[in-house]
Amino acid sequence: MTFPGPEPRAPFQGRIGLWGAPQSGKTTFLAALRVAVDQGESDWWLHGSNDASTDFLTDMTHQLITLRQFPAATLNLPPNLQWVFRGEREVRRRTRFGLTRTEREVTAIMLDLLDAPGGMYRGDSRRSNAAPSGRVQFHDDDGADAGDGRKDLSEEERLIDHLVSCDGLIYLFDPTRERSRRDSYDYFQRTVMQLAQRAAGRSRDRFLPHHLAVCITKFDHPYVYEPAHRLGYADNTTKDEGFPTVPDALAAELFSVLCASDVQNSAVLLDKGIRTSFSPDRTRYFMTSAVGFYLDPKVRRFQPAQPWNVVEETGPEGDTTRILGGVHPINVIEPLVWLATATLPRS
Ligand SMILES: Nc1nc2c(ncn2[C@@H]2O[C@H](COP(=O)(O)OP(=O)(O)O)[C@@H](O)[C@H]2O)c(=O)[nH]1
Ligand SMILES: [Mg+2]
Repeated sequence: MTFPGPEPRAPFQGRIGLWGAPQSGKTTFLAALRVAVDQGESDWWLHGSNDASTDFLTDMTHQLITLRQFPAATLNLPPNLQWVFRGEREVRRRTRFGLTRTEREVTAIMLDLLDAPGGMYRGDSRRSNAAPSGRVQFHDDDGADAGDGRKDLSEEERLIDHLVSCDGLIYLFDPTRERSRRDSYDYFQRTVMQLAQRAAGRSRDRFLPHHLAVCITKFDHPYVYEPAHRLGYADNTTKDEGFPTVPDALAAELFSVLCASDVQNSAVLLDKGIRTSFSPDRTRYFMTSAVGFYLDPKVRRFQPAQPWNVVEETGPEGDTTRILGGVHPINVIEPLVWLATATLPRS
């Protein structure tokens, strides 16, 4: 006689939004995430949740790895893009006898790319029935119906809807853009104000309810790596190839240092804005690079004389960037794994 086993549990599911100013590195981050998963340092994997998302990921990754090009600026993303980050995490369960036991449990995190066309986070909230230029999950092909009965939402409202419904957010901050454009705070504060209007009520404390992973992107870029190295934040001893890393415990401090070097004060406001809007207990900082540092293929070691993995070229079509060598993403999986473990219920 056989007894039925326990019902298999449906995997825990959560939702994470990836956002940041245009050009902050969102699409490249996603392409690199796929590479990082396959380079195999964690138990997680990533796949599309529909054909359009799978195709998008495959194309972007091909471009990054094989063609050594950055993904083209995506002005017209297909609707319904969503990826699944799937793995296992440890949860504590109470047994029938009142004891607690640690179990491994399948976990699936939905990852949305909240890609806004230029101007959106600054409040360019045109009502639009045109095909969406951002990643808009519930947008019909003709764009007339938001899918939840609300017609004629602006693109901005749809993006905010997405952010509100996420458990965790990955915010990409690009210090290299901040040197020239100084508009990260604009993007950030406008979105945060709207998030607060809709989501603050469901928070159990004075902050927004979301967990926030702040990724300081383009760590490989001389503007970012040079001060990190000079001020003693970079450590070359943790990776076999000698790639620099910044311990997570120091990343928040380095972020403040990078922001403070902005003489126009915009990045300083961003730093303060993050700390006043998101709970310090639910915020973590990561020094991230989608393409990683250059690895000398002959000696398979990081070369301090040639850290940067990107070549900037000026041609007849203007300035272009090309990836010099292999792609070795830094802190691309880690923010997601942290959010996957931190945002879902523990037992
Ligand atoms: N040095 C460096 N540059 C990067 C990296 N990721 C992106 N970039 C640069 O930033 C540009 C914008 O990246 P993209 O992913 O398109 O940004 P998005 O607009 O936020 O999706 C790219 O074309 C690259 O020039 C990185 O990891 N390192
Ligand atoms: Mg993009």
